[in-house]
Amino acid sequence: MQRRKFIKSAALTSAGLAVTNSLLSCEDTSKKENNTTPISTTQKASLPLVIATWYVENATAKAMEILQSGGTALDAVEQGCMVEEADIKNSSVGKGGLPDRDGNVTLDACIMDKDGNCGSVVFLKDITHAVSVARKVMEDTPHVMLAGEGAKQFALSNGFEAEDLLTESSKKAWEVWKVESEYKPIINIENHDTIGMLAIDKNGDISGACTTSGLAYKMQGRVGDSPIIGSGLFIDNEIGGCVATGLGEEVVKTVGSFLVVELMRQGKSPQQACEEAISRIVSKPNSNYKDFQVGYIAVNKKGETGSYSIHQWFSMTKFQDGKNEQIQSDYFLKNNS
Ligand code: SD4
Repeated sequence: MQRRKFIKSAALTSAGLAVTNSLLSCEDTSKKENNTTPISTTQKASLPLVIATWYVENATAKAMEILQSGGTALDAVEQGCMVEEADIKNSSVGKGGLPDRDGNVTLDACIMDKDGNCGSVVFLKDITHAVSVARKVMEDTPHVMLAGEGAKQFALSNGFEAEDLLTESSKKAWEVWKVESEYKPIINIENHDTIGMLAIDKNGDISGACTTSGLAYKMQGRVGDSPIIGSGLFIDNEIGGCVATGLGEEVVKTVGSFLVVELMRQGKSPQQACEEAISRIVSKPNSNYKDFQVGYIAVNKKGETGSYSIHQWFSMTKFQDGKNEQIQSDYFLKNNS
């Protein structure tokens, strides 16, 4: 019965994924959002620096600690993302992430380094630090991506421990969801969500990582943009990097992060490139962009940064020059409602 309701509901939406009220009403969920620094176009670029999607000051602080002590951007983004993966209060990353519609917490993550090496895991169960498994895939296998049971076995054989990622509170939320079983994946839960992180170390080298439990109450087996190199994340050490958050299907369809980096290669600033990539999504014929969120953050080789989203209330955390601050993103609907 629930299954039928779910399928019917999914079929009623054009992308098969409907917006939630929480997407559009998330503005009152965090007081922190009101005290943010508005985005600026003239940015002093000094290194090292780290940026991340949403308000994740503990994660960026960890990454900066590594960068300041001479660590690589790769170590910084991995360890920064691990902070959110371990935080059971973050319901869209790692342990405590909301499950799929059948109650399974399944994680997607990827990582990319200055040399263009990359690793990724999809549909990973029972392992909190998906980003570290992705790094192992990159460094210790000839492959880029491992999925499902194979990814889990690879993690276990490399010393990762299996644990139940469904916490009391995510289980409770899932049980509440099951009453209606409406297929309305929740994006932008509170003011943190999928974490994507980009860092430039003291040598000027760039790396990035992205980790998520994906859309809440997704179909079992669904994989979003976050572990897809070029969609959820892309790094080109000569140019810059980008990570995405939001409705992964829309990011994948436009190969969003690769697009942003290529636009920067053509001379656009990170801000302009993020805006152009959002414009590719919203200007598609029959796009129902009012019903979903997508946000990008980007950095170029000079250390200039940008961020842009479709809806309001997207932000990035930026740690540079001793300041670890939340920067409210500009957004498409501000001038196009
Ligand atoms: C996904 N992009 O699985 C992820 C979800 C996300 O903010 O970013 N939510 O589609």
